[in-house]
Amino acid sequence: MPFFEELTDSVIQGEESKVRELVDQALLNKIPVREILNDGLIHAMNVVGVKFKNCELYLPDVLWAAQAMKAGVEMIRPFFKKSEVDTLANVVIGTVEGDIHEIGKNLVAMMVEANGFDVVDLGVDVPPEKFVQTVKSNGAKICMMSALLTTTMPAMRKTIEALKEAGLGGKVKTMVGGAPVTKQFAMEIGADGYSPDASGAVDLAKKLLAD
Ligand code: B1M
Repeated sequence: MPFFEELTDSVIQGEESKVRELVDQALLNKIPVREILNDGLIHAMNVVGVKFKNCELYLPDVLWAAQAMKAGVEMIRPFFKKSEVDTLANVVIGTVEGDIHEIGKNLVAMMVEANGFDVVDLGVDVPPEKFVQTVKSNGAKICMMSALLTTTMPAMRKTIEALKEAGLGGKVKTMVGGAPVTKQFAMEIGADGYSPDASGAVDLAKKLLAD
């Protein structure tokens, strides 16, 4: 079986040790980490999403697949380690309240950090007050929010409003992203920026900092 097909299959099957073995093999064979990430791990989770929607996979299957993907991401994380440049700015990131999806948010955090930002990752299910508190205590220049559920997208608006109410409106830029989030939605809720993916998030963060 071709390599990427095998890796995709192993993630879908939730075979964590097989995923580790294949990523290890890919690294030894000098396959670029971005290819391992995009064509293997992320692609596999997209397939899982479609199969889940079509009821070909159930929730526990999705959970196993997510764990297998996480194991693969952890192996390539050192290749995205922070570069030896000065810190560009402090940023805060989290998945918004009510939402426990973390894979996309973790990828954004990893890439932003690798590009010179100091990242405080608040994890998942983060209430607006927690974002506000951390932005304040860290003097963060950007507050990044991720949401994967249509039902948790309103929590982004709540968080942006809470930041404004706390007097942080002009001091911190807000960025949103996640599969159901669109540029239009970002504009509607008054976010400063939206990116559809992790590498776009890096460019956007740099742009927002320069504005
Ligand atoms: Co959930 N889930 N899930 N799930 N899950 C989705 C999101 C869903 C689309 C599946 C489906 O129906 N096809 C659906 C949402 C439907 C909707 O709202 N429209 C769904 C559902 C319904 C649910 C539950 C409600 C299921 C249930 O309980 N009945 C439940 C909700 C739990 C909760 O949050 N309260 C649930 C649970 C779970 C698991 C726990 C099993 C697991 C998460 C495990 C984990 O994260 N540790 C899970 C998973 C894995 C998925 C799918 C299959 C994959 C998500 C993922 O990790 N993708 C997902 C289907 C799908 O998205 N196609 C699905 C890979 C990841 C790399 O992509 O996160 O989109 P993504 O991130 C991308 C971009 O979006 C972007 O960059 C990333 C990389 O390029 N990005 C940003 C993300 N954040 C960003 C922030 C930015 C910028 C870019 O700036 C700040």
